[in-house]
Amino acid sequence: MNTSESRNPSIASKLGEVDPQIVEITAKDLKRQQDSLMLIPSENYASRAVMEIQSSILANKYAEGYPGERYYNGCQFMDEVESLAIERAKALFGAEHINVQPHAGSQANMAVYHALLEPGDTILGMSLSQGGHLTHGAGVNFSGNYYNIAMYGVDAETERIDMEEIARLAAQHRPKLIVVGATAYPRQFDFAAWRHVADSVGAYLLADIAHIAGLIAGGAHPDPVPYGDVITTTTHKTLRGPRGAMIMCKAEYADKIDRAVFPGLQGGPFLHTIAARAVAFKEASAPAFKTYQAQIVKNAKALAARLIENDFRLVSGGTDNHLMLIDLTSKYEKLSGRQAADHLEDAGIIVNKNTIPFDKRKPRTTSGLRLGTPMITTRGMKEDEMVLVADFIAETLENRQKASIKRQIRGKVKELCAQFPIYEYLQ
Ligand code: DSN
Repeated sequence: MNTSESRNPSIASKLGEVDPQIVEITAKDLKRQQDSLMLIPSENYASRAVMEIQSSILANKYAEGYPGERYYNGCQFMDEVESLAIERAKALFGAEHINVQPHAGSQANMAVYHALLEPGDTILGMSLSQGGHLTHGAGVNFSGNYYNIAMYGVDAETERIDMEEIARLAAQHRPKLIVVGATAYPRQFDFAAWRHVADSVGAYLLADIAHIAGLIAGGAHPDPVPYGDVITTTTHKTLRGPRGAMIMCKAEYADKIDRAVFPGLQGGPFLHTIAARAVAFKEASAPAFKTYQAQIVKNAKALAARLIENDFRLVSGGTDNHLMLIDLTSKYEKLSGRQAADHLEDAGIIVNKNTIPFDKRKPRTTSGLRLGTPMITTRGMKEDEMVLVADFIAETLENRQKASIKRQIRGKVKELCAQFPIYEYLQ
């Protein structure tokens, strides 16, 4: 692949003239994305259609407000774009009300808290070190600073969420809002059980489905919409859209949520990415999306099974969704997640270090690796390739001090990746 082939044709011709330097850097990352096994579970390859609309003239317009009630003139087509995105998201998820304006997942969660809580109110959320997200109450995040936080984690024995313990914590702390959702939890959520706990203490239930939104839309994970008062998600993970987020809620919270997003926290919406979300929702409503999401899960199970055959211990013993956590201590007591991720990068395998439940190491070091299958599934890999991927991981870590072996594996990774090109215009 050369530089001109590797440019997005919708932008490259002019950009190449104006800024060859930035084109060159982008081309290098495109090559990296093509030649590497990208296993970070929160990432994905957005479709070419999604990328094209993101670099369109829709980026030129201010449209503060909502369809039909803008603070700027000239918004009639912005209204059409945003209404279409909302309509398609509603058809996909079946929610009563949807706000597609949050710029990112953190802003979406912030808007929910701003809409439903007062500073100092209690939130029950999953601890970051056990699989939660920064915005679920981490001390270093606004959520941990402005709200009173009670934390849940997983059971020490099963490494799964124990709903009896959640009910006990809810009764003890009487939260005003409970967050169900995670960034590093390999099992499914029983949203009906969470609703039951929320009702038992009169709490709002927020389901943060950022990681699993695609699985839910594709029928590969239970649906939170009948149970959550509010549901937040990003649009760029398993959902395979552009970077961004949205909030779904029951009709009774619609005004509060909308006012919290704008004018509460944000100004002008990014209509070019809202249009790209609309495109992604259309893609996600096609039958092929169901097959794709089912394959993500099948691939994760196949990868997990082969890692176990290679003597790695996985947190909770496996996976039911798109991701898994390797507990490195079970095989290499002295190898941290940070070191292991760097060794794997030498071999062209991109994963991220992650704490495991009850980790003795710090978040910057960790004893675990978090791996997911959305990206390698997007490029067409199936169960047979998962066996190869797991073996590459095992071989790399076993030979981590041998640069020549890591180079050989790098070559094999590149060959495998060459069989699964990431974008059709690169072929
Ligand atoms: N940063 C994301 C992740 O990697 O899981 C969550 O927002």
